[in-house]
Amino acid sequence: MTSLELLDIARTVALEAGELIARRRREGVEVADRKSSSVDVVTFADRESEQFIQSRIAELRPRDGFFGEEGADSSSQSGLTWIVDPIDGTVNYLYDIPQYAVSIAVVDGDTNPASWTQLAAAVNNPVLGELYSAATGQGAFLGESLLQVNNETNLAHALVATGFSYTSAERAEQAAIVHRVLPEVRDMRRAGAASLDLCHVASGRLDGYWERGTKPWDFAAGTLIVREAGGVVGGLGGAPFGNDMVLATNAALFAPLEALIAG
Ligand code: LIP
Repeated sequence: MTSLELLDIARTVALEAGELIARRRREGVEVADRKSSSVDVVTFADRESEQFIQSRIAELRPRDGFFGEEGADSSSQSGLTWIVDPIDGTVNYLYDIPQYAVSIAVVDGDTNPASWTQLAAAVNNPVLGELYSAATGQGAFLGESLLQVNNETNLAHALVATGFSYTSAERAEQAAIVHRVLPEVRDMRRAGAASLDLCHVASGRLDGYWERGTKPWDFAAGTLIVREAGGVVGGLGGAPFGNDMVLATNAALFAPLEALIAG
């Protein structure tokens, strides 16, 4: 199956799951459980969305693997694996802040960003009706519009975003990075969903985004969309992006922003 055919599946299922979570949002949202801390919640809609996406992928690609935030984890017989965040921005979803998304990516290989080959991705914000997508070598799109990252070269004029952990100790460390970065840039944003932050870098709504501690389901789709929009994504000190660090921006700002973050 070509990457464009895989892209079609990612876009179709992201739209369907988007409708489901938007409907559940209108009906009222209930917390099902807490995960890494008392503020790291999972709602019944997160679980329902993941089950829905897994069943659709099993229908359309029965031999592929599946890896979801809410625990769905099946190994691959085909070599391909779908990496899914059924609701990215769950706290926004809980507070009815229209900044959450269904994030779906398919890779050749496993869930390790250092060894996987990204093939296709879709990120759907159902409230704004914004579907971001990309396939390797095919460009990145918002709807049918081709995306290109900004060409800002002056860090002092860069609008950047980041995110924070669900655990207080990690937030203290992340705050120290913000303390270093904020005086050196135009301004910062904290929107609450890594997949959408990455898509906003791809679409030029941001000049850069970084976050420490996110998981493959948070960044597997958005990082391909940034790269296909001409952006650069990496970790610190030449490392590939991953749980330690995801830094996404354009080629000119990567090194100065990395230096600030690394301190
Ligand atoms: C969220 C990420 C966000 C991060 C939050 C959380 P979730 O994912 O998208 O960037 O700052 O702490 O991890 O939990 O809403 O799927």
